[in-house]
Amino acid sequence: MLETVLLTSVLLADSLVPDKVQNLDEVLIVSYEGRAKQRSVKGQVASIDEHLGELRNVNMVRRGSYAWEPVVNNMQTERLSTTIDGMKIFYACTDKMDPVTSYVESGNLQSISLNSGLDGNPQATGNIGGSLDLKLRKIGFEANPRQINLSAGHEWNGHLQVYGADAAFSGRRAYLNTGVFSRAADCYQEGGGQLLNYSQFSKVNLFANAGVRLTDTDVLESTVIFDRATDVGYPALNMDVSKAQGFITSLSFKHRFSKAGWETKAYYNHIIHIMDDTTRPDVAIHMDMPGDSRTTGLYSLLTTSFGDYESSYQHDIAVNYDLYYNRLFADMTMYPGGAAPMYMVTWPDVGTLNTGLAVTDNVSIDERQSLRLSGKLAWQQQRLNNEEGYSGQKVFFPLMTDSYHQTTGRIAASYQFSIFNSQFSIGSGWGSRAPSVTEAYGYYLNNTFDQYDYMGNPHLSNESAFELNSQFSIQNSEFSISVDANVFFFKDYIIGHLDPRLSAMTVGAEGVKVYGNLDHATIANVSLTADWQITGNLAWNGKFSYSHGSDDEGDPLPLISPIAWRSRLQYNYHRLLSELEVRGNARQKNYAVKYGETETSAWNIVNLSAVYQLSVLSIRAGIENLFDKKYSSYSDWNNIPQKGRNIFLNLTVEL
Ligand SMILES: [Cu+2]
Repeated sequence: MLETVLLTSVLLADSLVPDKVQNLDEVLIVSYEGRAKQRSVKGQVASIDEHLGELRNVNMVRRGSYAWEPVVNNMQTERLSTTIDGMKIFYACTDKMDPVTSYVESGNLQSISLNSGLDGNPQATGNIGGSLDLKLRKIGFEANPRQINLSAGHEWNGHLQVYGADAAFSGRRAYLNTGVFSRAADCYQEGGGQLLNYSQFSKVNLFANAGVRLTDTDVLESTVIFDRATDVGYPALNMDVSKAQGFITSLSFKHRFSKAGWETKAYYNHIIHIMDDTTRPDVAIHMDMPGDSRTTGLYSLLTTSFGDYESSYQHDIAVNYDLYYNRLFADMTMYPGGAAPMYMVTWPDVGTLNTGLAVTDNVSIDERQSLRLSGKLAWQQQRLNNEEGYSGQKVFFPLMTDSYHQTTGRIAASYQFSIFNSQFSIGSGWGSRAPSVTEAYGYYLNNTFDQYDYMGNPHLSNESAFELNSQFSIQNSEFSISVDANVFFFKDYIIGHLDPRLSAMTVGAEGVKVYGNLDHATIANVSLTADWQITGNLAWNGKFSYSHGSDDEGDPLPLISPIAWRSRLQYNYHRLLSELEVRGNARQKNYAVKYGETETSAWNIVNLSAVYQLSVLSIRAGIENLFDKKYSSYSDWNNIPQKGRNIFLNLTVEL
């Protein structure tokens, strides 16, 4: 909770959105002028993926050492909303090689905020599992006039090299943040010393964020991010990426009324994704598989609060209107040796126009009780603009048309009560999502997880879920403990079903699955976290979680975390902070045989790290996977092994 406070004080300078309205379940500070504790032991040099993995409800699906896919409450991208400063961005890879989070760098961000479950941030649409908003770094007006950060990092396993430089300038009328980052690695060694082929990557990121104060009450702000990854290997897949490029831009106008704030932002982003299998040996049929995603959008957010100053009664209200248009296209050309090339459209240039209205009310009833209500109604239309793709799919679905529309919504309520040293909250929500482009219109997309080719189904119903959640925490000066639980009851859960009448297109595929709705499914999560300040210098933090997922026949859903734990002992002495961490998973007993999942064994690893602050220089060093254990977690795609022993050294200078 402390971190939420820190974030507010950073953003108050230029944000018109009261932080209270956002009801952040968790905020991870990536940077805060060097003063906030950064939860990742690697500091700013850590990748976004490593930062995300620190959040309580988040796991990462790994297909290589780059561009991991965040999973919230055991739900993947389709059931989440990921936005960057409220902007919608859609990935351009039919194989999910490029989650939205891969197009930004740690150095671009102020923080990452997570809203768990159906109570999403105002711009979130279709979030059932949760919504992530990546908040860009903004120094704001009248802050530190000049600030320069330089960072360099090296990891011995895989020779990862990270270099970054960013500068911030702030005045009464204008501010600017700008920076450049690069990150590159060779293939890494798994535990035991074996090299994992195709685990290399390199990327470059440039960004600028600027604001101009037009009048005392009007502010204009703009963002530009250019991110390009090249030569990215995906050891868990059959193909690599020669180029994944993101161009993200926005212009926003903020006006402050006497008792309200109003922000309107227009944005555009373009993602280009080029897959490549030419570096792989023994490829039976070479394939070219490019993807392209363009999104234009806007949102307009009005926030206000009113109440009774005598008592603590207060309403914090946010009303958000948003609109976006996304075009998604992917195709595939196969080159069977000697024969003529074969061409297929895999995403038929789908244009999605989506518009929604969200309302949030945070009610402080008195000093002990608060109530939070949120809801959103969204409408979307989709058109299949590519004739070849449309007619290809129509062969399988003769009744389909080239245009569809869906209405989705969500509503959530929660009540918090605090007494003495304890806090209690209980909440409930309902929400629905439209099928993703892959689920509705994907054409022969090979899934290496279960070795099936997947066909989209344009006749899918919207998926919906009813959520219940509760939290209880108790703390005194030395000890705190918190229990979190949530359960999602799904209706029309979308997942692939085997269609024995169809035969696979991809060499080596087992068959074809078509997306369909399960009558019902359930996902439940419980976690327990504890903090103990043992002495003035010594602290302990522990976390334990259990999850459950089952389909309509009581069989396990895929990619549900087994029992997981983490224990950290921290010793703080003058300018040195050192940490011993043990983390692990139990054996994945309830793996989804039915959905092609294989069992994952139990594992434990030990990490050591230390941070030393020497005036403007921070030195971070550590050893990950100290005992060079060979292991993979349940969310490592095709059980690709994790990194073996790894020594890192990161230097950051803040001037
Ligand atoms: Cu791809």
